[in-house]
Amino acid sequence: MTSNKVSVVLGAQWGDEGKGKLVDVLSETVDLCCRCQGGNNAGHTIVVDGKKFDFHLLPSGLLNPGAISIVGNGVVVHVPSFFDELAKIESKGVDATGRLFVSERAHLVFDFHQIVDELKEVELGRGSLGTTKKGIGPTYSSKGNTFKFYFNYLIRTASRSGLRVHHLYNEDFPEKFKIIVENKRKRYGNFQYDIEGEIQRYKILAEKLKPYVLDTVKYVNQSIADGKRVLVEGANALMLDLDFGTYPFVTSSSTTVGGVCTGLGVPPTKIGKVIGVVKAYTTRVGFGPFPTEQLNAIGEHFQTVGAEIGTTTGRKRRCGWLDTVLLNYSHMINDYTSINLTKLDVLDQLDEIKIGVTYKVNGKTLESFPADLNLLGKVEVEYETLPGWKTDISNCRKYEELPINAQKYVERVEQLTKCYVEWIGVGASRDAMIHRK
Ligand code: 2SA
Ligand code: GDP
Ligand code: MG
Repeated sequence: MTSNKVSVVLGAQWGDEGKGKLVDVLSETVDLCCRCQGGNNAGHTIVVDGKKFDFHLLPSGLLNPGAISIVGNGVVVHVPSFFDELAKIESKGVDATGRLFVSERAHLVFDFHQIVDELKEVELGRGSLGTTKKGIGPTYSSKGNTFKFYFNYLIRTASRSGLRVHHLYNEDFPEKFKIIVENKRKRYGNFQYDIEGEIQRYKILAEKLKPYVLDTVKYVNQSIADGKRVLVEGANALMLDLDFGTYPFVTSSSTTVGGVCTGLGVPPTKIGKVIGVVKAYTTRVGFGPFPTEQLNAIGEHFQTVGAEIGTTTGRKRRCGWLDTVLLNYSHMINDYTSINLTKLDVLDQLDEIKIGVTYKVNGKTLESFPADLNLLGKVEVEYETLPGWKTDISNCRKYEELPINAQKYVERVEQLTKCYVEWIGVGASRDAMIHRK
C-alpha cells in the first residue's frame, strides 16, 4: 500500500530562522497545516503585499484559504490568546470560519502559569533562562516532566496535574482548577489571583471554544489515509529542544522531528520531507552560550539589517556567524531532506563572510556537540572565510540570478552540511524566495 507522507518544517538553529514564511509559501499546496508543540511563545512573521501577520499560537497556514489549520495535542493553549490572535488575523481580512481546530488533548495555559513563569525567573536570579514569560514551562511541567524535591533528592517525575481542553467541559473543572492554583500558591507564595473570576471567565471561553474543539489525532490520521497533503509547522528550534538543545537554556517541548509524532499522534512511518530552516547567520533570544556570537559591528550589522527583534517579546536578538558544527548536530537528529537558507540578503553588504566549521578546546577539536554548557562556553570556533558579493539580491528569483559569490556561499553550506539547499530567502515578503527544484 502506498501512503501519503507528511511534510515538516523545522527550525534548525535557535529559532526565528523564518519558518513562518516557508510554511506560508508551502501551505498554498496543502490541505492541512498543523502545529505540534510549543505555544504562544512562538513568533512567526509573514509579509504579504506589505501587510505583516504575526502568528504565535495559530498555524501560519491560516493565510491560505484552502488549508485547514490544526493546533495539535502537543501544543499548550492559552485560550484568551487564541481568541485575541484570531481576532487580529480576522481584522486583516482572513476568514478562518470552519477551518481552524484545536485538539481536545491539548494542555491549557492559564494566567497563573504565566505568573509562575515570571516568579520562577525571579527565583533563578542570575541563572534565569530569559523565557518569554508566556507560561510555557510551567504548563509543560504540569503536564509531564517536572523536578521535585523528595527527601533532599531532586528527582524527575511526571506531574500529570495539568488540565486539557476537554477538562473545560467537565463538571469538576472549577474544583480541579482551584486545587491547582492553591498548590501553586503553596509553592510560589500567595500571589494575587482572582480564582472565582477566572472560573467564570473560563465558563464563557469554553462555550466560545466549542466549535473549534476536535479529536485532531483521528482527523489528521484520517486525512493522511485519504491522501490529503499535510504540512507540519515546527515552533522554536532544535537548539531549544528540551533534550537536545543547550539545556537548561531551552524551551519545554520536543522541537525535533520526534515531537511531530508525539504532538500530533502521527506514526514516524508517515513522515516524508523534513525541511530544516537555516538562517544564513545565527541568532538567539534569551540566555545561554552562543559560540559564534559577534559582540561587535558584525553582530550589530545582523541585528539592524536583519531587523532581529523578538516577534513575541520585542527583545533584541543576539547575533553571530553561521555555525555548521551546530547545524551538523541538528541535521544528525532531524535528518533534513533539504534546507531553506533564509535571510541571505542580510549578508549583501559584507566584504567577507565567515562560517564556523570546528569547535576546539585547548587546541583539540571536539568530536561531537558538547552536552555540558561549561564546555560549550569555552569552545574556540575555527572559521572559514568567503568573499562577499556586495550586490542587492532581493530581486533575484532564480538561482542563476544570484551573484557568483552568493552561489559559492550557498554551495559551501551544502558541502559542509551535506544537505541540499532547496529554498533560498532573499527578503521578508512571501515572493522573495528562490526555489531550486
Ligand atoms: P520559553 O518561553 O519557556 O519557551 O523560553 C525558553 C527559551 O526558549 C526561547 N524561545 C524562543 N527563541 C526564539 N524565538 C522564540 N519566539 C519569539 C520570536 C521570541 C521573542 O519569534 O522572536 O519574541 O522573544 C522563542 N520562544 C521561546 C526563549 O528565548 C528562552 O531562551
Ligand atoms: P520564525 O519564528 O522562524 O517564523 O521566524 P520569525 O518570524 O520570528 O523571524 C524571521 C524574520 O525574518 C521575520 O521578520 C521575517 O519576516 C523575516 N524574514 C524571513 N525570511 C527572510 C528573508 O529571506 N530575508 C529577510 N530579509 N527577512 C526574512
Ligand atoms: Mg520567531
